[in-house]
Amino acid sequence: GRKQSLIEDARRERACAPAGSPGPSRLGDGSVFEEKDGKVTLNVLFALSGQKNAGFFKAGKIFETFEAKLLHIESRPGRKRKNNGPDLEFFMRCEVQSSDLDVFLNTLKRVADDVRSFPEEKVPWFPKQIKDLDRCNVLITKFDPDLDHGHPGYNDSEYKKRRAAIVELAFRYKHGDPLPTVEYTAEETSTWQQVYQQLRSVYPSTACRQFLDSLQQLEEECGYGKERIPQLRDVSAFLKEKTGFQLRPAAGLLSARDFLASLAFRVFQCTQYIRHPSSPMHSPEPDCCHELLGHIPMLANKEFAQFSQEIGLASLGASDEDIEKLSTLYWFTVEFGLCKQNGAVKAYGAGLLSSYGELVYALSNEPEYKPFDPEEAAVQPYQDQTYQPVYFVSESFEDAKMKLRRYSANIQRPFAVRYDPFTCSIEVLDQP
Ligand code: HBI
Ligand code: NLE
Ligand code: FE
Repeated sequence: GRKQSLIEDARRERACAPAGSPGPSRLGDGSVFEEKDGKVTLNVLFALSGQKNAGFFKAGKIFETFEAKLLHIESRPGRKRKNNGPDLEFFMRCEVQSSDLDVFLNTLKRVADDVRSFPEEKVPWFPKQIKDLDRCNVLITKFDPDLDHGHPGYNDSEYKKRRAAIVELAFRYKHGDPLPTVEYTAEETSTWQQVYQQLRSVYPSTACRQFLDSLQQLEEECGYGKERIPQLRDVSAFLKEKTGFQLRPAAGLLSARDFLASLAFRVFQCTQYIRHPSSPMHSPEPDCCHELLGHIPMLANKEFAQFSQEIGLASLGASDEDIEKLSTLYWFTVEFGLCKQNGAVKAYGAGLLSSYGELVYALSNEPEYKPFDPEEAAVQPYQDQTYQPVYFVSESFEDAKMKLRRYSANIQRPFAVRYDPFTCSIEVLDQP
């Protein structure tokens, strides 16, 4: 009777369905299913209510009719409880003929409620707990003094040996360990001294107000000054009190994905070695001068800390394309951003605030300025060997903050994330 006709309908519809065109299959709701050898893999979620006792077997029959290859089944009590008994929800992953996709789902809708389907998503792994950051250490070897012929330390074996020893501390570090301290040599301290003095003299006229406020606190409360290189351990304790940010040692330039992911936990990854003494005024790669002078003062600002974390949260599980855009946007704001304050252009980007050479250049009339627009900045090609030819200037610090937040919040993912500060972990919502 009823059952038989349902299955017959399904067979008939299957037979009559037009042959699938090659390429991705698109459903009415716009979702796109990648086709491979005439088949698509999809995730189906549906509910069966208590009264439709036979629902499960009917649904199974539909899978059989369409020769769906089952890859995964899960069931759980439904969220909506109806008068006629509790729902069961099913989550299935299966492979069907791509030409059958529409008919298959429509047939399923006749026996099940809330049928939802989505393409098989390959969500990149991301850290869920703060200790997972131990796995976020993919290094980009671009500026390695052992490999990069242009590195000022390429022919300096003493420098390379020293740097390798400091990097080793980061490799060995695990979440929860005390932050390693480094006994800096007289030569390293002298490099820091030059960097500090030169920059400090131009900050009042070049740095944004938020930076200057924080730097003053760091000098008063955290031992910042030209005499010695601050230790990550002290700086981390300071930041933790100001904005909840904490530091962990990084072995070098990290992949954008790993670097951004740590921001979601209010963790900032810091290099501990210092630039080569032959080029104190600019280094294309991060070093302790860049972290301590460029980034730390900004991270001690509550608003800046907040949107840094938001950029981090937006990056979790994002596609490679979105990571690329987000990191380019990060580059033109957090690293090289300019903003207007009291009618003058000031620097808030860390890459500027740690390089005397580029800071002075960026605020001269040499480079090109563009008004800050996140969509445009996210795709602007950039320069990571020397000074930037182009900078984005925002109307105010608040304006940059607002636009960055809006951009990151708009990145589309098939799930949502929330940070739980009590457990320092990420809650993933709506993931099938
Ligand atoms: N890695 N250690 C470290 N420090 C950074 O400042 C840094 C990084 N990797 C990537 C990066 N910054 C950004 O330029 C963006 O690509 C995210
Ligand atoms: N150019 C910066 C400096 O010299 O401190 C570092 C930039 C790191 C992205
Ligand atoms: Fe940086």
